[in-house]
Amino acid sequence: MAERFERAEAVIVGAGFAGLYMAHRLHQAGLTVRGFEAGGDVGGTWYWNRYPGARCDVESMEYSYQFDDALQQEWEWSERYAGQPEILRYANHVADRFDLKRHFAFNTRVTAATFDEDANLWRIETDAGTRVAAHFCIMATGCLSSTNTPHFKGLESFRGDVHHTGKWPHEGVDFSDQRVGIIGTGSSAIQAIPIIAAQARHLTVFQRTPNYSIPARNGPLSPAVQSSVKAEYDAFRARNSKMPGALGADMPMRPGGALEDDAEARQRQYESGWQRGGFSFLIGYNDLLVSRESNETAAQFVRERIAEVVENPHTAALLSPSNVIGCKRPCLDTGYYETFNRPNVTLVDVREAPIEEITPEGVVAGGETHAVDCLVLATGFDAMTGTLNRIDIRGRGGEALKDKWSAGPVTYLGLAVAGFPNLFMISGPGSPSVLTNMLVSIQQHVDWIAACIAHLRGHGLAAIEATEQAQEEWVAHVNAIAGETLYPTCNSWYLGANVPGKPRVFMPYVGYPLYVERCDAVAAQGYEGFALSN
Ligand code: NA7
Repeated sequence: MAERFERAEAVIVGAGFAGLYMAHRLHQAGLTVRGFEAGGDVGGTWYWNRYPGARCDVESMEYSYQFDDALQQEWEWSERYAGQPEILRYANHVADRFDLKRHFAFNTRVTAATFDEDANLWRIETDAGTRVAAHFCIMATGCLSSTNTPHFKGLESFRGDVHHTGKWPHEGVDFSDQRVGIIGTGSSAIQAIPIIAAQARHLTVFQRTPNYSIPARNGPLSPAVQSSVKAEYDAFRARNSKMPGALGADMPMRPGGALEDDAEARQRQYESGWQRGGFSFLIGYNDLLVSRESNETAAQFVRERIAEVVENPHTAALLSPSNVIGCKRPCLDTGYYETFNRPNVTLVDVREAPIEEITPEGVVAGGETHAVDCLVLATGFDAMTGTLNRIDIRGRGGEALKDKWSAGPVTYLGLAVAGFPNLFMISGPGSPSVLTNMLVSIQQHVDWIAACIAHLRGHGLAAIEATEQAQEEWVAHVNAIAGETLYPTCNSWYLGANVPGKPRVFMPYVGYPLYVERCDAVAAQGYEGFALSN
């Protein structure tokens, strides 16, 4: 069997921001790298999510690589928050600048990765029939890369086009003169709805759970802001890396909790965050995700803004969330609530009366048919574990990762899994990942993995593997920290609660700075919690 496999020292799965930088680091270190990417080009989530209005919710001066000063000095962002096309151009710029595309085969999906214990090699197979055996296998598969399409009875009978926001046609979609239905009101929908509404004849929004949305206040990025950050980019990055989400250090923050201010001062603080726009609203006090009472003051502020903006009181009430704000990832918008004042937009509550079926004509909910010509599914992702579980990953003794994770993902540091030697995950479950600026977390993981591989090679070691005990302790620690917050109080995709049947486990690690300290300490202590062997 062995001779049918080509050889490389490392295989990287995915050519998003994680895979690209990993390929750069390993190539620089002198390893032969083979990369595979299911998409037709680089960019990962930004390659697929081309829906109207797709935009990053982290400010563009922060949402970029920091490993190369010349790169961060030369690249010019045009807006405060970069749109999908600009981020994709940036990914391509980086790939071309460091000549990274040569490491990847595109339009090639990895189907299986099997650890061959006798040879101490990972055997990787793809849907193109490629087979590569490699010492290291690195999963740079992204956190939001497998779309979630709920099972709607009759969906295949619908006579119009159906598009998922996470797999949007490259040529775009023309909604003019169409009656459009959109299912879901998460970040993707909240970005897309104002733009689709402006184009379509009619837009019907099917909402199961309302979300809090904060104005992004997006606009052109002034050259003055850009050059002041660039003048001290390293210090700017260092300040952000001390923040729980690795972002937003320069946003205006009060030193304490929300209830330490009186009602007037609190109102002023929320108002200034609201006017500034973006996540600053939610990090204005340090206890909004810990104290329910504090949280409610922020939630109430947003509900009052919704009631001010939305003219129809019934629609305003339907759009007003009751859960903890920030428990689901908060959305940033441009004109979202205002869109519901348009005469061509209808909000349908599918909480009380769920979608029963989809017919050739449209969507049936509450016994009523809502006729549409075209359907948009903004129904999110099988986040964090979905893509890994779709690959047949087998470790020692042929154990399947998806069996090991049947009750929820278990990892050590979100980087490795016991029983799966020399397999690394970038921004895996159990790491801060989606609770942070992803570009910062990605870089931290890639740097850690590159240093670990250099350590193994430098010491003539053949394998590194997380111990079951370290993994058990880590999983307990991740859960304990999440349990001290309000995150587990709602049905978010952080918990897998958006996918029917998915185990309810809080997947990301809360708190970037402590996490980094821990990763550094593990490495400094000779990879504590890992078994190293030759
Ligand atoms: P999200 O945030 O998971 O949103 C998905 C939406 O789809 C959400 O409103 C769901 O309602 C809704 N949904 C899912 N299944 C159904 C069914 N069966 N019926 C009705 N409505 C449904 O995904 P996004 O793509 O918007 O955003 C994902 C992340 O990307 C975001 O957090 C940013 O980090 C970027 P629910 O709330 O589950 O009731």
